[in-house]
Amino acid sequence: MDIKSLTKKFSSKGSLEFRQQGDGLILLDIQNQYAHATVCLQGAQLLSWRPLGSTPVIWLSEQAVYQQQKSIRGGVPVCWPWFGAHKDDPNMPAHGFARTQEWDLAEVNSHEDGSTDLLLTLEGNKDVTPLWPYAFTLSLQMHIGAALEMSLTTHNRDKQAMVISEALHTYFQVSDINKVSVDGLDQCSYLDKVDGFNEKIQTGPLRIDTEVDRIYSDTTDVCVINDTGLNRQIVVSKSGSHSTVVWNPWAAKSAAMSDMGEQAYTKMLCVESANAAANSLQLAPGESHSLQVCYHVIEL
Ligand code: TA6
Repeated sequence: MDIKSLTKKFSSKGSLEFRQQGDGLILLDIQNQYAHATVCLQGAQLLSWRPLGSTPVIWLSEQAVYQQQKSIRGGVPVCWPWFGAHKDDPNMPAHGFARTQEWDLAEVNSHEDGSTDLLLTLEGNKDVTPLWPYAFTLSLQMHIGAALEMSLTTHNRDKQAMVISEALHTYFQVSDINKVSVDGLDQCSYLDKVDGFNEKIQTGPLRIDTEVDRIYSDTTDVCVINDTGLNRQIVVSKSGSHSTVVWNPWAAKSAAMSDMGEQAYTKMLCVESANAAANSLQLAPGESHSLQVCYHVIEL
């Protein structure tokens, strides 16, 4: 649907407004009595969520590029149907293709309690998505309120089983990476991408003082991002997710990314709810699976 039809169908002045950014990407700004949020229809990528009275919770790069077929640096990219590099073919796009496709905005519901729900969908089959020659429906539900809830559902409409890996690759905004620790991963084993994917065990809270790129396996626990600079905690709860990925590129890699910038790594931390590596999922024909997250902020 083009921006004119979307505006006619869903917009409401002051609370739901569409605009275009960069290379024609369509963004929806939502303002309700709990929060401001922005969602890009390409990739069904939430770009911001700021509960009223709070500092933004989701980080978006100041150098983000808004281009067709390119994932935006920040927000919540949807990694699907594979997480990271493709397992057999290094020429396939990193983190799959869902994050660079145009999704359909199927529903917008403004509730009486003042919160807003969105439903975005992406359908494919061997003709539409040759990189993934299965018939599927992927949907992302968002609930924008005092908490942010997202549910990513994969429905296998094919006659054969499919194996997927996936993540909601959320970039959280922090005051200063040196003032941050993450609870909830103690004693979890992880694959350390910075050290050749060696398997290691986390001990105690995670502090970040170098490049960190880890897939924590077999964990369904809540993570808490403690930010002493902002005197707040971000609580990351999830279900249907057995991996947690933590990423901060640190100085050199941050500087090397043209859509990130030299100091950007000090202001962000990815804590991603995923099913990756050994926690990849097999879906039988007709089967569905949902990965759900809920983020809320505790001001201290
Ligand atoms: O989730 C961590 C990670 O897979 C890192 O290895 C990293 O490079 C990052 O995601 C960002 O990937 P992107 O393809 O968006 O540049």
